[in-house]
Amino acid sequence: MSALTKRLLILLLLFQVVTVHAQRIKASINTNWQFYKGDIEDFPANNTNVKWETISIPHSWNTADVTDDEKGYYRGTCWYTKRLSIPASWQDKYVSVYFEGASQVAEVYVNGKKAGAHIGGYSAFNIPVKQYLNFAPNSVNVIAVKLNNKHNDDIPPLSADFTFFGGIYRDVYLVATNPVHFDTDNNASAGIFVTTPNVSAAKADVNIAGAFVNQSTKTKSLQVITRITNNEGKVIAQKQTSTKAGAGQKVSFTQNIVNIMQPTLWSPESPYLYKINSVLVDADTKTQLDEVNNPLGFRWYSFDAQNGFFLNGKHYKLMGASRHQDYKDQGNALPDAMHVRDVELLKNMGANFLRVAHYPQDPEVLQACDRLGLLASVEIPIVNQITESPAFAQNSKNMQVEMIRQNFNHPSLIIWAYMNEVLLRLPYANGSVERQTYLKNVAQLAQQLEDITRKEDPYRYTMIPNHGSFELYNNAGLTKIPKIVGWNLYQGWYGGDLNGFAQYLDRHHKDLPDKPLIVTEYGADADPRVHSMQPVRFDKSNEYAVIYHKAYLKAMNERAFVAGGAIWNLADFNSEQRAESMPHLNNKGIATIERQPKDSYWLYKANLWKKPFVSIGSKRWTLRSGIAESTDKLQCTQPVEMYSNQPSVTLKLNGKNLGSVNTVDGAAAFNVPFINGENRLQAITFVNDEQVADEVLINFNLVPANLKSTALPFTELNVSLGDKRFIVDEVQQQVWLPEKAYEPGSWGYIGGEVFTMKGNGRISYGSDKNILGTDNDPVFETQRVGIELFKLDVPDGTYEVTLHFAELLSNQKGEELVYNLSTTGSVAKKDEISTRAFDVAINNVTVLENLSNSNYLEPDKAYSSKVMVNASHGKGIVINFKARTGQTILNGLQVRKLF
Ligand code: GCB
Ligand code: CA
Repeated sequence: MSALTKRLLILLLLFQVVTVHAQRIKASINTNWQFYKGDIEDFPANNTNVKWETISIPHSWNTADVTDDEKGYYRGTCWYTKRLSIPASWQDKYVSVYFEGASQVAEVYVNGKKAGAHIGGYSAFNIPVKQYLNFAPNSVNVIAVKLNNKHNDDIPPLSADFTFFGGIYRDVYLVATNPVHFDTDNNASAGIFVTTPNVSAAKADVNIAGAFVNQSTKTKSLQVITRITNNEGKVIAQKQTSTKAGAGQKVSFTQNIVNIMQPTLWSPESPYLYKINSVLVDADTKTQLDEVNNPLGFRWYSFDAQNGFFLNGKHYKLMGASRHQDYKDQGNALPDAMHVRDVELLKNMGANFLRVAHYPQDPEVLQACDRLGLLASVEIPIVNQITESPAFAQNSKNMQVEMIRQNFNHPSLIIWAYMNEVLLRLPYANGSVERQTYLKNVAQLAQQLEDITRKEDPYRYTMIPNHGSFELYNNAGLTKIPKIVGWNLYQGWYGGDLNGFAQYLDRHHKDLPDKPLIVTEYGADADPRVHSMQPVRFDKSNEYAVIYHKAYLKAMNERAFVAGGAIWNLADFNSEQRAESMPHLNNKGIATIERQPKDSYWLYKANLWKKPFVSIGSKRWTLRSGIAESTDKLQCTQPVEMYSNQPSVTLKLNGKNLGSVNTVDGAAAFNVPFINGENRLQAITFVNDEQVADEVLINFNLVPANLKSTALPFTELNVSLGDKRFIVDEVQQQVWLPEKAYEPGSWGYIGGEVFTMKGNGRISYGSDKNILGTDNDPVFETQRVGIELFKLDVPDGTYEVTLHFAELLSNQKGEELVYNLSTTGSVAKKDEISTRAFDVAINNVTVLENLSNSNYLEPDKAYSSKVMVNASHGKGIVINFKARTGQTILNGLQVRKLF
């Protein structure tokens, strides 16, 4: 037995005599709360008449009102109550209630008395409650939380492109400890702060700083014992400190454990975790009083303005995404597993970076990053603007301190950030004194937050993510203050073109040669239903998003000085005030709001994933449609891209080999001759003779080239007018085809032009308004204006024809979009009010008369009308639009053969 092992054994024996007594208890109390949506005056006197609803936490009161067609959502006060079961034995304990997060101002009452309060919707808080509890047998203990998510000028965030859900939306715990315990009241942190001041492959030092509290009535002789265990639970180092603490005293301690030889390093490929086990022991009785565990990872890292990011001496390009904490129909009220699932989704794409934006998230997120190997940044929710008030500054600083202390011990975390695009919403006129003062105040607050951060944590990096307005941020001094500058860039989306991105990066490198740079955001909306074979900026097609991401990825890869990039965003997320094709959502996710990967996700995986991989592009687009090439060629050729990290991909269609194509930057483009009905696509790559493959079954609805074709009888047609896109409706199993001009034998419009928004700085596809009364906004947002005829040369028979309209001109001023990052700036202009009135006749019968905004054609509302039509004498269907005043319109058309 070596001397060391012997020593360890003796120590272990020694520790076994320590009786485990009075262990810390931390158990969630999420279930069976009472909730009331509204304020209750003079609570608790007046709470018996209140109509409580039984709910469980995580909970939000905005899960439904954020997606309806009514503007806004409830931002006010609500109440929660819960009966606590407090064991009599807790009479001698310290007791608190720990909230992981509640949005956004909470007042906590226990048995009717105010026990504490907290400001800010995105950090944890701990409320000591002992003094308010009843311990008499059979006594009732009730906790009540008055919570509000009202706009408050003094609380960040003031405005942002995401929904400010209210609710107790993260876990709540009841905590009980021995009166002598590690500090539980330091900003809801672990009370113990672990740093690794020196790490190399050869050896590492660990510093543990913390405090404990003696809330007993006697002076205590105590030992703080820290053990470092490896991932097999083996103790590899330990330290013991003896101190005394008087009654009521809080005592700080630090311990240095030096020369841990050949530590196993933490990295994305191998996220090896050690554990710091901290135990507080009563030296006299040898009783263990408290125990806290924290993760420990050994790694060192640096950012370099020329060469980017290095971890453990090795170069890494940080590539990943930002993430919001919401989900479809659940608001922010997500169970832990859903947070973990998101981090896994990112990791499984091959990413090594997560920007936790725009606020600290559930503790599960960074825990998962530690475990799975993703490097991370986290930031407080100052977004778009500040309020020049002492209270705003104070709340911001408190949030920064809470964030740092609560997340301090995560080895995955390398950057503390603050202030996202803080100069996006500038108050006061350009050039005014007030504007100058405002800019100074922003810089001053930034400097204060920076100073706090460096004092709290001298080891990590700091960052401010700016929007793409170089001079603005540079002149305001915001590029000097943090260690890293983040840029959120959208060239080729909100404005400009894709080349503008690389130019911007080069400008940073030229003008700020000493400042490390991360592209903290970049992204393009992709409505999961929208596809295009002629993708253009802002058309919301999945195909344009892929073009955008390819360009950005390439530009970042070509520039060593770019330390990394974070896609905006991992998944589509709630943003109540957004209109456009999926109202109330931001569609820049590389996955849908249900976390289904979009094409861009597979593109990234092809570029980042290390093991052999292939994915068929558009594989969510399993319901396709198109027009047959000719009467005798019953197929329709459409492009499909394959994503793979292998040199080439072979594609088969229904077993037939379509050939092999070399991949370029992870993508291989094919033209696929789809047939009517089932199309089985198989993408194959060979890795050392072994196949790696992907497969998808596509159902193709082939529309005959000649509608009278007998080889392929006409069944149905759905057309989006003023539109070049395909829009898939999975629920109704319908595909809307792009419009086309009429050709004899076939179908199409005659006359008119595509609707475009006038006087808008950014190119919008059709209208950007939320069309009410439908979820099929993309169809209603596009329109053919001045249409004269729509003809279909269908065979004789009985048809159902549905005409879809929406008046896209309204005198309502479009909302100034808080998220509009167009550098040209675009203040939405009032539309001219439409005075159109027109008739629609089908096969010479007027079916819609004098259609105008004084009857069915109300602005921004979907209006559809279905009629039965008889086609006879080989004349097909002729729809005639005749203006009385103004111009005719048509947004969508559906024709179905009945018999
Ligand atoms: C940004 C913001 C982010 C928005 C995003 C967008 O720059 O930081 O909060 O969601 O742009 O999609 O416009
Ligand atoms: Ca949680």
